[in-house]
Amino acid sequence: MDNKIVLITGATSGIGKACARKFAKEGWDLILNARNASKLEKLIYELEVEFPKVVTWSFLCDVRSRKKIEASLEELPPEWAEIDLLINNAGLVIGVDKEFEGSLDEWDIMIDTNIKGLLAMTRLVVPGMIERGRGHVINIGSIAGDAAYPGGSVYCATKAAVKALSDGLRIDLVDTPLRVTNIKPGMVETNFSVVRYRGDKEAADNFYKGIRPLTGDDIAETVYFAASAPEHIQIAEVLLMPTNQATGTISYKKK
Ligand code: NDP
Ligand code: 8X3
Repeated sequence: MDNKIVLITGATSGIGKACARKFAKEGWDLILNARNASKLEKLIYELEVEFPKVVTWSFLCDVRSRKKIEASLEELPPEWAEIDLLINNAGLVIGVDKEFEGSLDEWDIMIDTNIKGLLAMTRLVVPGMIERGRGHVINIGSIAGDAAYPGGSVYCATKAAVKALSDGLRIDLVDTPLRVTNIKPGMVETNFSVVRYRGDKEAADNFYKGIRPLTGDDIAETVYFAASAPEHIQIAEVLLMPTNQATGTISYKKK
């Protein structure tokens, strides 16, 4: 295959979907991961309508299932196995509870997805990149990884882990041509807040009241900027937020 290959986890919504559209537009071939079959089917249909030349491969699996990820990657046809860019995007927040009150089960979901899923993908994809002498890992971290905020304790901890894993991987790969980037968005209006407020759309909408949030497309442009930088430039981190957000603390947004 002549085009570059990008693998995007959690590609059916928000930032992942915007990345799929951006990289399709730029002529990359796409490996799309999702955990919902009908959303994945819809995404591929939409991409094929908008970008008739797009070439896709997809695999359905929850990134929390290490065995399924492993099997899905082993099943990649040889022409798809040479992944140039891994975008570790799948992730979520559930609830705004205090650390002494929240649900251990919900915390497990966040930790298993945002940290362990990302780590498993990295562990499975990077060795091939090293062998081929080229590759880039872009992690979707968050401003939430820079400092904890009220109601965000566990989510913020997962994104702090994404920062440490990005920095650690960059250190481990320093004598290779591979690059590692941690993109750290502030408030982006996607389905993210609906999940944070456990399906309460009104609460999610209120979260963005009075400010103009970033969009998935804004983040996809930044991801593409990092991916398309000249090979000697490693964009290690990007912190971006809406003009009316000042810090990672959600209560510090414009009133
Ligand atoms: P969305 O909820 O719109 O999209 C999240 C995507 O991840 C969905 O496609 C979802 O699938 C998928 N996903 C969730 N859990 C899993 C899993 N276990 N296995 C596979 N896929 C999964 O939110 P965003 O696009 O905003 O979030 C994407 C990333 O960006 C996350 O890592 C998030 O932490 C990060 N981020 C978001 C910010 C924001 O303000 N929106 C700010 C900073 C970072 P499904 O549709 O099936 O649920
Ligand atoms: C989410 C960013 O600012 O909405 O990762 O908590 S914020």
